Amino acid sequence: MNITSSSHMYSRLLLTGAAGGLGQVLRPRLKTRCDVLRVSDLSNLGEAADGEELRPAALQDRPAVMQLLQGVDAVVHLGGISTEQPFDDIVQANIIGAYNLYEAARIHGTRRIVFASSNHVTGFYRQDEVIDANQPVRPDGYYGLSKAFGENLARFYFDRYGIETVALRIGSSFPEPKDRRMLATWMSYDDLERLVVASLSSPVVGYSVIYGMSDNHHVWWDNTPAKHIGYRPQDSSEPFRAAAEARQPILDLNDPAVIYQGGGFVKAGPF
Ligand code: NAI
Ligand code: 15L
Repeated sequence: MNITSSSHMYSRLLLTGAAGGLGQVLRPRLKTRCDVLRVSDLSNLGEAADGEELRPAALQDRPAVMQLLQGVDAVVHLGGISTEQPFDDIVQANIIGAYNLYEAARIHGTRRIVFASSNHVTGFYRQDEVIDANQPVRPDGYYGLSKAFGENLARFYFDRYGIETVALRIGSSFPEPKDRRMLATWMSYDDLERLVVASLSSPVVGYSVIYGMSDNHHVWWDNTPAKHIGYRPQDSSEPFRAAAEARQPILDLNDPAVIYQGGGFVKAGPF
């Protein structure tokens, strides 16, 4: 990690989904950006480090989420279901959970939320198209629909109550691209941190949407409308190209997972 450190941006920052894949990556990194990092999840959060507060909570539990936001200046909201699942499960975590979070933020005067949306909000665009965040959503499943709801909810809470949100349409943030699709969608963990820090620290964001990807050679998303966020990716999927192509030497051009940006999500289910 090689990021210029700045003085603390927020007094108390809440990280939801702190026990998940990206939560575990961001937890120690965000601690350097605030006085107190409050971490929350359904799953085991381990021990509190210096300057951390542990607050286990289910996002669909409204009173618990109301308490969770007390005294919080800003939120990095990663919590929720992160793959295609039955609608009834997704509703609880991603739709009711997102409503509970924004409503609690309104009541407690939280200033800004960085919302982990997903590329699956636009997963039914084709891999031979380049889109930007001003184009209509085309969710590729119940998960993508729930993230589209989260984005609309965030826009409403900005228009109506002035709570700022940066919605991150994250591509694929893993240690390395797992397949050829991810050569376009991949975002390194260091770039993820850069994106989240830029979203927290950019002076005026209103309601903004930005795709979360590294500086990859072949891309489907144009982040020009989000230049004001000041995100400058420094990594690329290119060093992983040979390995990804060796793992997947043939692409079936009739496979919906190859035709559409959402990859395998476009054909997940029905459950
Ligand atoms: P993850 O599934 O590893 O972590 C999500 C966390 O949320 C888990 O620790 C889980 O226990 C928690 N959670 C689930 N339901 C909950 C509930 N009802 N109440 C409280 N906590 C709950 O996912 P990951 O990969 O860390 O992703 C983090 C966020 O970023 C998710 O919102 C995901 O949709 C989004 N995202 C991630 C991408 C990636 O490449 N990793 C790509 C696009 C979006
Ligand atoms: C997502 O939204 C998922 O949370 C993640 O697990 C990946 O599958 C990613 O999208 C992707 O599109 O690769």
